[in-house]
Amino acid sequence: MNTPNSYARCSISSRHNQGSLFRERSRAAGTWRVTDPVAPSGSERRLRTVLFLTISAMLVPQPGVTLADNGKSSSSLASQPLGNPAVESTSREIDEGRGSVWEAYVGVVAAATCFLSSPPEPDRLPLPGNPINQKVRYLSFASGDPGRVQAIRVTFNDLPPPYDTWNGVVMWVAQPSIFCETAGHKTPPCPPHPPSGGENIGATLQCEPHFMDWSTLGVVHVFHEGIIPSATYTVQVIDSTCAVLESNFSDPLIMTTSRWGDLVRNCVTCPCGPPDGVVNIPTDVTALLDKFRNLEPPDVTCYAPSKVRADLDRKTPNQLVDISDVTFCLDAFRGFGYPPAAFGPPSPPPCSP
Ligand SMILES: [Ca+2]
Ligand SMILES: [Ca+2]
Repeated sequence: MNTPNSYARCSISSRHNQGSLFRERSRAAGTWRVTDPVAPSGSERRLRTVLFLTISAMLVPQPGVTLADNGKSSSSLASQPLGNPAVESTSREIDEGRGSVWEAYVGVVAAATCFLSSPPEPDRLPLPGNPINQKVRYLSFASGDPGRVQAIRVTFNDLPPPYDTWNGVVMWVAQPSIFCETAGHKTPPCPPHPPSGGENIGATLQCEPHFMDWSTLGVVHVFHEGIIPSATYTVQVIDSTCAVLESNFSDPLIMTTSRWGDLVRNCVTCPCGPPDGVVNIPTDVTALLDKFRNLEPPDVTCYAPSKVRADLDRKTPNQLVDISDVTFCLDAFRGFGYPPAAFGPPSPPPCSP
């Protein structure tokens, strides 16, 4: 076993057949111990409990390495591909008489050549000056280098109260999927919807990286409870060949969201202009109402703004534009701030180490 690479990011989790789940995370390879406080110990555990242990490491995604049980456990171990021949691991159970303790080693046996990723590109409007197509509740960007397997990290930089407790949280863009552009229609098959064609690519955020070739997707619209109005985020890409070192991430794309209820400047231009810091009835509320009604020229001057510009409601936006989105825009015009009382207080900051 070679000297472990101290820069690998690893995680270990386990559950037994009675539903308990425990999990540990770290930024370093090496030896770890985790304790399941619920699982019984010794012979009692062996009689009625089966434990499953999973180890994963950040250097992913080619199959090759499996979990090895070299301990004295009589439990079943789930043999799990680690995803990269550069990663190795062993594990064993230690019976300490109280609870169930697992010890695991995760190391890196070969240094990979790190491909430095290109930074994400923000979604822009086809208007003079190509302004950024800023949203209230979404971060929209294109990312990825052709043919590369990469993951996208979002850092919560500056969120206003009461979401300021989330500042510093780091999450990753999850598996993307298609959602429809028509206001009241979410899942495919999607009705045709000019001028965009009817389908969008969306993704939420999760605590672990999702590696894939993002370069073929075009713009991805990211939504989450933590993507809120008047906030700032950093988006960066890392290639699967790289250890999770700050120097291995792409240059940052700094993204901001518009103020609560601020969809557009106006819809005199087509498409409707970017948010202008003001919420008004003839502009923002009317644009949202037009989107809710799926209005098209010649009934209106421009196509209504896209769904991701208009989707304000729910606590995690729901990829639908209905009357509740219109109502929230009206509330924003009337001076009500974010979050609305209907959303309740923020969830605890996710992905805590
Ligand atoms: Ca506005
Ligand atoms: Ca909505």
